Amino acid sequence: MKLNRLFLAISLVSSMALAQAQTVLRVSTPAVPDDWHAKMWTVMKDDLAKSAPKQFDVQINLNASLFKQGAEPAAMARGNLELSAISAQDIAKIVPEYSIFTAGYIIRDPAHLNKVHSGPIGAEMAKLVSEKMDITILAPLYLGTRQVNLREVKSVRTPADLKGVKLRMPGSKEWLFLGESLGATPTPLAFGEVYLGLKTGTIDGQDNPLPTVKSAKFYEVTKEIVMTSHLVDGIFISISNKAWNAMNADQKAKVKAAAIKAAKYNDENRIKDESTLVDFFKKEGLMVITPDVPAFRTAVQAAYQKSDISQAWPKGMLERINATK
Ligand code: KDO
Repeated sequence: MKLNRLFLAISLVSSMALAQAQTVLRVSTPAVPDDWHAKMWTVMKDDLAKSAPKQFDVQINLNASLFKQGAEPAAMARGNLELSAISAQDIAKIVPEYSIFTAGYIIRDPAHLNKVHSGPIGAEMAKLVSEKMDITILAPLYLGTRQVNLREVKSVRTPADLKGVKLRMPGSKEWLFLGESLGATPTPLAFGEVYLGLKTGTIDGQDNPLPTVKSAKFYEVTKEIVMTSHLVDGIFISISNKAWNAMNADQKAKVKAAAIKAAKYNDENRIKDESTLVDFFKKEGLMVITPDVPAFRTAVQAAYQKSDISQAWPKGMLERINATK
């Protein structure tokens, strides 16, 4: 009997030690559970459970329940968060060079996005991010191609048709400039408040990729989608340098491989969704129109050329991105 108790105590202590030895990796994202870039964190967690059993405790927090949208990089730098998918716009607040990825009509499609970020340009820019933000980018992610989504049908053809439209954008200089360059009146609002804003009419519209319009249910409270395709949007699975530097080479390789696997899962599903969702929205009664995209492209590119935002772009970078095939 006594011996039994002793065994029990020993196994309890050893399982506690094992639990303590696990590295906690907290994830925070504003993504809603039904979204591919929310589900991908489970792919990463499951992959790590297989490749590095009992080494990592990945804790997934969706819906901005741990940190509010945009607060993740600061939380990571403070050591309060290990993992997130960081937007180019949030990076640009601290690394202005990165704002080149926030500009409309530069990245051509998901394959171009991946090529740019997985090659020498991505490596150079990621080095800046690590130095200035204490964050390591693990994998680029395709968030989707952003479209304008309106409460009322306005049959938008050109930027002039968006004049006076209160277009919700996430709240930072780069986002607001993008909205302005489209011809609209940009209105900052956190992602979690957009559905209600559309429902009550405090905003006239929002911009997001089609898979997000579906997963966040914006189609329930809007009537038109204007296929401007103004931003092929990338976000970046990133880890705090504090957590990264504490890992050995084998762990680093496994964490990176798991991030790449999660990104691939997200990208494949998102690209598939983008090819079928127009029909879904039409069936839901929305008007989906293709505007004069060259008119939008010309206006947006001219706005960036004249802006102080493009002054921060590294010399020759635009040409190098354009030349990436
Ligand atoms: C949004 O707020 O519109 C946005 O699409 C911006 C992205 O950078 C990203 O933060 C995303 O929201 C969230 O992950 C929710 O999908």
